This record gives sequence, structure tokens and C-alpha cells, in this order.
Amino acid sequence: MEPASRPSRREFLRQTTLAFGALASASHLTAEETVTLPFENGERRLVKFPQKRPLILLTHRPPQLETPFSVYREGVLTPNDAFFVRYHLQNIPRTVDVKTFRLEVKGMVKSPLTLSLEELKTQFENTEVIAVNQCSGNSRGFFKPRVGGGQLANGAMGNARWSGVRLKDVLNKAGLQEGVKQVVCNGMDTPPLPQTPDFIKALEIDHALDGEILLAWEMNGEPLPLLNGYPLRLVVPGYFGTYWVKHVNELTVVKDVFDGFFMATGYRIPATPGGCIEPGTTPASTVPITQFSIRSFITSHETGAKVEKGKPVQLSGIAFDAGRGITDVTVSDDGGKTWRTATLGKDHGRYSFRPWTLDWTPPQSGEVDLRCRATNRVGETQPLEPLWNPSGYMRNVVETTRVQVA
Ligand SMILES: Nc1nc2c(c(=O)[nH]1)N[C@H]1C(S)=C(S)[C@@H](COP(=O)(O)O)O[C@H]1N2
Ligand SMILES: [Mo]
Repeated sequence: MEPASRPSRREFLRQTTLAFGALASASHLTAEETVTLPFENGERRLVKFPQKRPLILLTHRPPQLETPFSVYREGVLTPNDAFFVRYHLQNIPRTVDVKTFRLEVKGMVKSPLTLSLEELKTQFENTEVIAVNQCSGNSRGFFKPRVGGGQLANGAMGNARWSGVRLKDVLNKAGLQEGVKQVVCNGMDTPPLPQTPDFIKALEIDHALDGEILLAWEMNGEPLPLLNGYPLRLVVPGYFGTYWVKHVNELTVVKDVFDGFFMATGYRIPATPGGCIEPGTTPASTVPITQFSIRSFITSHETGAKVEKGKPVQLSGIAFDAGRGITDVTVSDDGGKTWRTATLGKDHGRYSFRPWTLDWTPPQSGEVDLRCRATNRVGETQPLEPLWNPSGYMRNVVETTRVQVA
């Protein structure tokens, strides 16, 4: 399949700076290595890319890979080799020489900086955070009516321990001029054609200085995988993945609102509470997408799983929000009529997946609808009916897992 993509894949594999081991290519895969996501046209191949286990292929060029949902059962941190991958532009870095890599800090600063990775690591306080990275379009494939864009199931999210330095410290070292408004962030990937917009994102200056955002070089104790932004990326806890610029090498402080395509046109939501509108309609006005809505998932069981009537099992799962803090997860085994409170597991910080468990004995045979619903410290909870917007962003309805009781 896709013979046109082969030369570039081979080039990709020739990557030298990172030592890749033996790599399979899509052409070695057999027909069995496919999955069917639970919506129309959900057939997908599992394909192995460098530093990754076989993941659900959305597109080859650029690589867009979804995490198989069973991975979230492996633990509260998403392994690097299973972490989803999202790119917009075809020219992604195939090799990065960390010796020559530099981060430039420029624009409306008092003293522009050019920093090597070594200088970043040694000149600023090192810190870490466990935080969820989730694509705005995670779960887009479930939207009804359907919307354009990558038809993703629930695997465009991951939780990792990110290590790096605070963006705030780097900006303060450069020194901000009076009246600056945003920090414009660009990475090493480039558009294939001059008329294609570059992937560039802007952070509000107060946000950039709040001490939460990191310039990270490590993920779960290892250098970032190339496809997740090696050697340096932004980590913007509680905010959708679109702000988490990979291979970041240019920070430009500006006095105006940056109006590049991925701020002014892409990644916008209706300017309504919850960013939703009547299904099938067009928003009157839009604003840039910002923070996560609250979500939860059952991870111990997936739709189609078989359990035995009268035999106790443990249900488990995850919940997360934009950082207010999960206070409560409830579970229903009767399609939402009655709810029981689950036990929250270890708190890995307010930006992490929060694990939960609940002992459950399947009461009757046949198909059973299991649901879970999270609430946070400020009382936000998940809607029982899905919200809709034309880009397929921010899905956070109470999800249903249908298990078979025998
Ligand atoms: N340089 C660069 N950074 C990027 C993107 C991109 O296309 N180029 N996509 C963004 C989007 S939309 C998402 S959801 C996250 C995904 O991060 P991941 O690929 O590490 O999972 O990367 C963000 N950072
Ligand atoms: Mo995204």
C-alpha cells in the first residue's frame, strides 16, 4: 500500500542521531495486524514507527498514530513507545543533532538568547510534572453528526512524567519588554509548500509566566522519542496538545495577538459556554481552544469484554481535567439510572490521570452498559449527552462500555 510513501519512510529510518534498532515497516505487516475502531469506517492498520510499538495508523505522512486503548490499562503513565503522535506538516525532522540544536528566545526581550540543550539543562532549575497530553480532536470519530478531521477513537491522549525547565525562567532570563502580549512558539517542522502555513502557536504572556509550562527534554525518564518532539518540547499542563509544540527551537515575544493559521483559523471553538453549539449548526463567533474539559474512562474492560454473572471483578479506570483536581468518580451498571462511588487511587498531581477502582459483581446475564462519570473540585462534571462543535473537539460525554455477561 501507498508506494509513494516508501522512500520517505526509508529516509526517516536512516535517522542517525538517535540509534534506532531493527525496524519493521508497514509492508512487513500481515492482514491480521489491524483493529476496528467502534465507528463507521473504523478499520485501521497497526504500524510500527521508530521508537514505537505498533500503533493505530491514521496517516503516514505526516505520521499520525493513535494509542490502542488497552495501553491505558498498563498503568497510570503511558509508555513512550505507545504514546500517540500528531503532526500537521509533512516536513518533520528526521534527524536532530543535539550538539547543534539551539533554542532561540527573541522578539520583544531585553537580551535575546540562543541556548543549547546543555545550557538549558545547566543554567535553569530542573523540574518535572506528570501531565496529560490530549489532542483537541481526541474521540472525534464518535461525533454525530460526523465532522471532518482525523477520525480518532479515544487514543489521542497520554499521561507522562515530563522533565525540563520552566518557560517562565527562560523568558525571565531574556527579560521581557514593557507591554508584551504573547509568546509565539515554533518548532523544527516546516510546511512542504511556501503557501502552506507553518505550525506555530501562541501563549498568552501571563500563562507563559505562570510557572506551569515546561520546556521538556525528557518523558518518563527517557529523552523524548523523536516523534514526540525530540530534543525539546513545550509541556502545557491542562491545555490541549495543540499548544505542546514539539522540536521547539524558536520563542518570539510579541506585543500583538499572533494571527497565524493555527491560532486565527485552526484550533478554534465556538465562543459559547463549553465551546458547543446545536449539532449541525455554524458558530456565530469562535475563540482559540484552551483547556481540557473533564473526562473519565473505564480502562479495565472494553466494549465486547466478557464477564461472568455473579463473579466479582474489579472495574478500574482513569479520570482527568484541566488541573482543578478530580474529587469524585461514580459508576453505573444500569445505563445511568443508579451510580456508585468508586475509590480514587494515588494522586500523581492535578494534571495527571487519576486512577480509580470499583469492585463489581455482574448482576444479570446479557449485555450490560457500564458508565463512569467524574467530578472535580469546582463541581464540573461530564454531560450525559454529547456536546457538539463543527471541529470535533473536546468530547467529554459520559462514555459507555458494553460488556457481555454470561
Ligand atoms: N512541531 C509541532 N508540534 C506539535 C504539532 C505539530 O504538528 N508540530 N502538533 C500539536 C498537536 S495538535 C498535538 S495534539 C500534540 C501531540 O503531541 P504528540 O505527538 O507528542 O502526542 O503535538 C502538538 N505539537
Ligand atoms: Mo492536536
